[in-house]
Amino acid sequence: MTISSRTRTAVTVLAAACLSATALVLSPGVAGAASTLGAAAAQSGRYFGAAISTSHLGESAYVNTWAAEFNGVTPENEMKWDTVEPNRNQFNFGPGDQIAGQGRSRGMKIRGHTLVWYQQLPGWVSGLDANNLRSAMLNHISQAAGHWKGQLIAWDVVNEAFEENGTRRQSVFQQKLGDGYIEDAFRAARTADPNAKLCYNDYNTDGVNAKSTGIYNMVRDFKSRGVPIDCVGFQSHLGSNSNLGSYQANLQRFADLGVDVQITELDVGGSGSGQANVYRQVAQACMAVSRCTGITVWGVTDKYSWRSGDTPLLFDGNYGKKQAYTAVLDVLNGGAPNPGGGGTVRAVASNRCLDVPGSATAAGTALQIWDCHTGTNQQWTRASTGELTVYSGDGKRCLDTASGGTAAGTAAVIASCTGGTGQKWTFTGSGTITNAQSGLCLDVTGAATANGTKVIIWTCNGGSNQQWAAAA
Ligand code: 9MR
Repeated sequence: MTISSRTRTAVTVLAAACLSATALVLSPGVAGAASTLGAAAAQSGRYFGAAISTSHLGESAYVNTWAAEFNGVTPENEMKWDTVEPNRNQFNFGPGDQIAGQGRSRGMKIRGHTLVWYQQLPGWVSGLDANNLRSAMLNHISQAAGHWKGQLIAWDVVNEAFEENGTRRQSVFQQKLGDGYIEDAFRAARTADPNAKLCYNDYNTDGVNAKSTGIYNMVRDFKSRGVPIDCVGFQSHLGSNSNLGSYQANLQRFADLGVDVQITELDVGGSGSGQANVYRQVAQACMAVSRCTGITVWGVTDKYSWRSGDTPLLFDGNYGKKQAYTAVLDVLNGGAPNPGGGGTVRAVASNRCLDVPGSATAAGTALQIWDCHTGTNQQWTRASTGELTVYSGDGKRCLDTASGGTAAGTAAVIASCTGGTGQKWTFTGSGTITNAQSGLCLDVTGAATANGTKVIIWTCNGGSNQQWAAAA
């Protein structure tokens, strides 16, 4: 990893002032790093979208945040059957048009959601006999997908048609039409809008499990028989404790069937570093799967989330960027978090905060500062204020270096934070650089620093020992 000369200059300037600093404001130090989610995702040809509701389009902060940060949109409810065709053959495209129009005028990628779903289904549909239900479904697809033909990158053609155990959900469609309704729907959608990617979309498919395997088997069957399916949507309604151990492998096994994968309704209940960590893992998984073409979060602000009590989105109720926001942005910017609080490991003479032996990390190596998380792979990141906060998870503290910056297994000297203004690290012993989730980590054991203590990461001032630095 290299850093730009601009960054290096900034670090040098800061280094001169480091001993009088009380708090260093940390900011991205990667040359060319994008400052919005959409722009960051676009660097790898992906989109980063948000579900949008017409109810809030009159609120300027809502619209401005959406427009500034995202390059994709999904109407949260406006293209669903109960809105689009509330009575048989009476179509109401207005709300969906409103969102599609705004998205289009901003050059956004628009996802259609959803053509066939057992919820938000008007009552008249459920009362139909099998023949009428089939023709009503095909007509609905033809009219809706036909209306937005050419405007959408993708349609969730069928939504949530599987049970948790991997069998077909016993919806009205299933009960009256049998398994075949799903492929009938995909064929009708292809006819109506040949250029939209046709997706199957579901939740609790966030790893290799019975449900995702049921869907996997259907997609494999569809591909083998030429049923037109192009992608699978993973809703990803998650929590801070979600186990994403097989999340990426699951995306990859679908991609290997020859379909795109998309994260379609991402939200993560929780807050702080726990929430940020799950967001980070999802973003990293998508970035690691070449056929993962984009991520959509299920709303802009916690204020209007369908799970408002869970504060699951990237912007808080006042449109402030959350820790999770920075985590995602960093991943989108590099496939791994950028060195937001990082700088350069350099030789220093004294006043070190965190001292790395000369052989541990080469001078000039760029660093990435991470969150510290519970669990075995704790990491640091900058707090939203730009400072770092000591976080105590299972009693360990750590500072994470950039992937490739320092070899795993390298011994490092670790110091504790003494507190007060201009806090410094003092030696407590040695630690070992270990593999973290996406990088390398300096683990600190012991309880030398209280949870919540602000830690200043100092710039360095040359000499034979190296020191961590914060870039401006
Ligand atoms: O966010 C949507 C909420 O406003 C609706 O009331 C709800 C109706 O069931 O649907 C929500 O969106 C769902 C999406 O369409 C499909 N996956 C689950 C989402 C959350 O329930």
